[in-house]
Amino acid sequence: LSRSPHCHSSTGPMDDINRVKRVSIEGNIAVGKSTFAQLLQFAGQDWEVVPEPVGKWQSIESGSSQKVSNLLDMMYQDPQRWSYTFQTNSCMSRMRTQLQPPPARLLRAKGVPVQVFERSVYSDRYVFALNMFELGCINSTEWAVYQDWHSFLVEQFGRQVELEGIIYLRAPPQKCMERLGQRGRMEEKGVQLDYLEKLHTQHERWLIDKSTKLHFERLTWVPVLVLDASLEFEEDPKVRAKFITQVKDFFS
Ligand code: DGT
Repeated sequence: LSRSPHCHSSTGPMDDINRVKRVSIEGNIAVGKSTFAQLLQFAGQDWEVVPEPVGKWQSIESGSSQKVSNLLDMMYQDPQRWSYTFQTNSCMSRMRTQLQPPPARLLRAKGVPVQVFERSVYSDRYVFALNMFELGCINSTEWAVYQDWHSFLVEQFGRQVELEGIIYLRAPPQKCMERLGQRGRMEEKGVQLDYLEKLHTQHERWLIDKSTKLHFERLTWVPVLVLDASLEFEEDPKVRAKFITQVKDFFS
């Protein structure tokens, strides 16, 4: 699991960091990523979950006026105007998250320590930004600019933002729609099934059909664990136990 080509000693601090596997949880809106991530957190001391910073997108402090903008809401209200801005912000926060060093607790773990992210800089590009481009909410100039800085940053950070695995929580868009309705997040009240179907298709192309054209060759080889998230894993302890076993086997 060596991340650094310059690192040969088996006892140095870099080796400790390199021991940590980095994994992202991917899946449609409201499929249950956060719930699943919490499950993982409780299932083993060797796992650390780094949540998606949705809260930050909902309260952006702008300038000296102390005005707080809800960029998530702005993006849903006027996607043509705000999608590009949203993707710069979401990708930046995902980049920061993926660059966070693992906590000391993980480095001391006896088993295989795993750092789990909710989504990644890769779903930012190959699910959301691509979808917004295909919908015409990001124009071709914005898309070219996005891809240019995204490729540049990911290549610059290199191994630091690479993933060793992806957990794909897969569920029919209709199921996600039901869960989205149940949680009632204010900004999402206008979200239609059609939008979830499009995002589902993007996930499928990337993670199942492998037909998304990826800029990063290394990403093509990242192993994907597919879990049937149409099952009620929040309610059913048997499903939970099965998922945990699958995940543990996947990383062992
Ligand atoms: P979960 O735990 O599976 O229910 O996940 P959520 O729904 O809490 O979190 P998530 O990742 O699906 O996203 C929160 C909201 O932000 C949701 O309305 C979708 C939106 N969102 C997340 N990432 C992006 C993005 O990169 N682009 C756009 N346009 N929207 C995004």
